[in-house]
Amino acid sequence: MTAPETWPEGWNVERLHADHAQALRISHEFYDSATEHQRLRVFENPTFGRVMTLDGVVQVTEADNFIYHEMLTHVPILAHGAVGRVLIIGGGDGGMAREVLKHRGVEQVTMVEIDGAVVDFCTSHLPAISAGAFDDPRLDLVIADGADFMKQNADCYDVIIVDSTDPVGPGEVLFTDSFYGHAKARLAPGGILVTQNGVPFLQGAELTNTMRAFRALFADATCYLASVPSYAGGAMAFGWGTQGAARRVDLATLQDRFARAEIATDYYTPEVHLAAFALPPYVARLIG
Ligand code: AG3
Repeated sequence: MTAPETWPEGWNVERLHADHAQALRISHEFYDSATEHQRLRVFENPTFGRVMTLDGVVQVTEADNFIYHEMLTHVPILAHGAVGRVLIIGGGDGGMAREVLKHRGVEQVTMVEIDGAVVDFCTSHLPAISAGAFDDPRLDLVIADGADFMKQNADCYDVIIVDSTDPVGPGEVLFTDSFYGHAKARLAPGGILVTQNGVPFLQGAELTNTMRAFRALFADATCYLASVPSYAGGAMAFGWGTQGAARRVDLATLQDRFARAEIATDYYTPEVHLAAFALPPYVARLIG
C-alpha cells in the first residue's frame, strides 16, 4: 500500500524515507513559500516550538536544536583544543554559528550558505536560533554554493562543519567524494571535519558511503551519535575525519577545556562527548 495522496490539513508531513513519514501539527503558520532553491516553511508546534522545514524535511526546531548544534560544534572544538578558525557549510538558520561563537578562542567563522532566503527568513521568523550570531563581527557570511567555495577557496580551518540538508536536492553535492577531498585540503594541521550524516537506521547507505570516502582520506575516520527527537528514526550519525589525534583526548583534558570555555549546555558534557563515539554494532557494521 502506498501513502495517501492527501494528508490531514494543518500538519507538516515529512516524506524523506520510502517507508516512514513523520507529521508535526501546525498550530500557527508563519511562512510557506518557495525560495530560489527549495520550499521553505516556518510554523509553530506546541511541543517543538517554531519549526523550519526545507522541502518538507524538518531542519530545525526551537525545542530540540540544541542537541544537534551542540554536538556538531563542542565535540570537534573541545577535542581539538586550540581552534581559531571555523568553516560552516550550510547552517543558514544560524544555530551552528551561535554555538561556535560561544568559544572565546574562535577568532573567525566563515559560513557558506547557498540559500540567502533561509538566512533572511530564519533571522526574522526564528531569531532564537541564531541568537545574534549574524551580528557577531567574527562571523563572515558568504552566500554561495558550498561545493564551489570548497574547491576555490585557499584558506585553512581548524574545524569544518558540514551542516547540510539530506543528500537530496541542493544538499546532494555535499555528500560526494570530491567534496570531502576538497574539504580535507582546507583543514589546517590537526584540523577536523564533521558532517551531518542522517539517521543510520533509516539512511544506512548514506553513512556507509560517507565513511568509505572518509576512510580513504583520513587517518582517523568514524562517526559519533546523538538522538534528536525531530530527526525521527533513532540516533543521528555525525561524520568525523581528521589526520590528527583529537579523538584520543582524555576525559580530564576535556573537562578542563570545557570548564575554561564557560559554556552552558543542555546536551553536551565531556562524558557525553566520549560516549557518543561508542557505536552499537548495527552502526559499526554500516561504517565498515
Ligand atoms: N540540517 C540537517 C537536517 C537533517 C534532517 N535529516 C533527517 N531527519 N534525516 C539541520 C540544519 C540545522 N542547522
